[in-house]
This record gives sequence, structure tokens and C-alpha cells, in this order.
Amino acid sequence: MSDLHLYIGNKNYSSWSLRAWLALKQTGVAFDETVIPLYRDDSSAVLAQYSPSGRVPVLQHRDCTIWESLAIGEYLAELFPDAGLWPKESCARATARAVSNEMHAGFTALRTHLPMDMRARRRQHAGGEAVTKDIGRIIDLWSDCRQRFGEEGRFLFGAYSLADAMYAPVVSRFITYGISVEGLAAEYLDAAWNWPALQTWLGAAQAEPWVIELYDNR
Ligand SMILES: N[C@@H](CCC(=O)N[C@@H](CS)C(=O)NCC(=O)O)C(=O)O
Repeated sequence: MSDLHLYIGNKNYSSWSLRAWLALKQTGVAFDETVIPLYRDDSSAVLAQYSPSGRVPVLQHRDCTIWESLAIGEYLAELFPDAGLWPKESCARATARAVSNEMHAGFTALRTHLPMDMRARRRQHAGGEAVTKDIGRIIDLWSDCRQRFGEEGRFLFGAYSLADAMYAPVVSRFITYGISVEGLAAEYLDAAWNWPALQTWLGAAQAEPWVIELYDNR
């Protein structure tokens, strides 16, 4: 049993859980995880036992409870400084924080109209102008990070960082909804999608029995 325990939602649907799980995986430490199936009659009651906000992800580390995906990432970056969760160079690190915050606080149209559904390949969405704008910004942002900071690897800041974990659910959406990208963004999409930890999570998502109609029928 580890002193780190991550509580997450369904792997197929819970985008915020995926971010925290990838961050924790990147530390290389052993951890326990509990999947709390969402949108069931008992979900709120179960979530309330572990999460002050009633949402996942939640990281329990000894007597410290951390909710909110980005706060979990920051906590892990402090706890495991050698994991390289943030880039070392200060401008790269500030930019990584900026794009991570932008993801955490924004892209509402994309998140609303293209819910994460990792095992689906439906290639259709009721997009609209706001979704197109979000997609355009994400492609610009990925290309810019790759160009300015990505020299030493295949990820946004070269080596895998929290910024990549934050965008992993967007990568999954691009695959699910068949959003085509070119150039640096396409190379990034390929690297991020094929990241072994993400593929491990995908395998677990594909094996899950639960279907959330709310997301599947959107
Ligand atoms: N801002 C939060 C968002 C957490 C969130 O919305 N989690 C969803 C699952 S992806 C949830 O727990 N939903 C359950 C509910 O709303 O009942 C974070 O970054 O962790």
C-alpha cells in the first residue's frame, strides 16, 4: 500500500482525472487508485466521502487531501522535484504554467460540445464558431510551444511535463472527433496520443463496463 492514493472518475470519460493520473504516473512512484463511477445514483454519496468539492480527481497523501487537477500537479511537482513536471528554464516554466491555466480555465465550447469519450470514434460533433475558435487556439498554442521550447523532445516543452498532461484529454478528443491537424501540431498529436501512459489509460477505459448516456448522446 502506497501513501499516495488517487481517486478518479471513469477512465473513458473523466478528463480531469486523466490529467492528475498522468502527472502522478510521470513521477514514477507507486500509488493506489480508486475509480468512482460517475453519474450513478450513488456517485454523489461516494464522492462526498473522499472529495471536499464532490468532484474528482482527489489526491490523498497521508493527512493531506488535494482536489483540483492543477493543484494536484503543483503538489506533485513540489514533492518530486526530480520528475521534471515543470520545465527547468524560467520562461519555459512560466509558459507551461500559462498554457496549463488556459486549459484549466478555458476552452469551454470544446469541453462542452466534444465531451471526452476515449473509446469512441464518431467523427461528428455539433461544433459551431466557438468550438472552431477553441480548436484554432489550441493548434496555435501547441505549434508555438513546440517551436519555441520543444527542441529537446517530442512534447510541448521537449520532455513530458504537466502541460502535456493538461492537454491529454484534448488530444483524445481530437482522435475521437477526427479533428485533423498539420505540421508541428500533427507531430505533437501523434507523440502525445502514443505516450505509453496514455495508452495504458486508454486500455483501461476500453475495458470499463460503464456507459454515461449524457455524454454518449450529446
Ligand atoms: N476543476 C476541477 C474539475 C473536476 C471535475 O469537474 N470533475 C468531474 C469529472 S471529470 C466530476 O467530478 N464530476 C462529478 C460530478 O460533477 O458529479 C479539476 O480541475 O479537478
